[in-house]
Amino acid sequence: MKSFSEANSFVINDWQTSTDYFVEDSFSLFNDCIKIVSYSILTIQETKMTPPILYSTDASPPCRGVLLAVAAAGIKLNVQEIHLMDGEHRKEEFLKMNPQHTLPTLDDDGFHIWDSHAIVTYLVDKYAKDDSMYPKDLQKRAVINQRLHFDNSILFPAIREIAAPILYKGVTEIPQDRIDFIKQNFEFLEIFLGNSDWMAGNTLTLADTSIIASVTSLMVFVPLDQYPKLAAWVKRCEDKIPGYAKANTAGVKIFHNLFGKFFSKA
Ligand SMILES: N[C@@H](CCC(=O)N[C@@H](CS)C(=O)NCC(=O)O)C(=O)O
Repeated sequence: MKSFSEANSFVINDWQTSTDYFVEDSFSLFNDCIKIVSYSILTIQETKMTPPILYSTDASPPCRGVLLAVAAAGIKLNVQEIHLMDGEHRKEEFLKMNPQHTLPTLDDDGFHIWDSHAIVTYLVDKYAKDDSMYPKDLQKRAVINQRLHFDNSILFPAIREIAAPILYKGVTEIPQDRIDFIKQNFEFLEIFLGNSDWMAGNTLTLADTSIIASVTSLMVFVPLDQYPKLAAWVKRCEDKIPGYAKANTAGVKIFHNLFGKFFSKA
């Protein structure tokens, strides 16, 4: 074709003939084919992309917080169970990913991040089909962040400070001030809920998926009879969060089996 067009202005002559139209059509068809083939290759590559790996253990409230968030947001993860009691989280390979040796830990194609709250915000920003679980609107996001920090700095430590001495130090009694601390913070959650259905307003967000994992664990120590809004919200989460049972129920059961005998009626 190149030598034809170098010799003449058109394909076979210096003037345009029907051959030029045929050749032009074939070229445009050829270009379309190339586009379709490259699009298909890209699509195949995208669907073949391996999902991020979540190192997790079911009994852990923060791990369940991630499982609930990804279930609700429709994000696929490859979940790998790590056995804390066997020390798998302290092995060299794991410490290379997360020197703090905590679960959950995420590996997204070699990018490593830990802390459940950092993980869920990253995953939803990167992979969710829309921003409903973690809106881009700055004020909505700020309220969700406040709830996530509350979960991280208040609710999770409330669990850890009771659970760790029982698991690792053979403690058999829960100090009353730890129970009072849970009650005081259940009161705050009642206030956060106010007249809303969800923890950060009228739609389900990451505030709910993280906090529900902690509250359903803390309920082992303090019942919800005195907290009607919180109790109704727990029921709402169970009924309305997509994939709730798989992501939370089994883990809560393990947690209850470990700590249920310390349940407080006080
Ligand atoms: N704030 C962290 C807490 C993570 C955490 O302490 N996880 C516990 C399990 S529930 C853990 O990995 N403990 C083992 C260790 O610290 O070595 C989060 O939200 O991910």
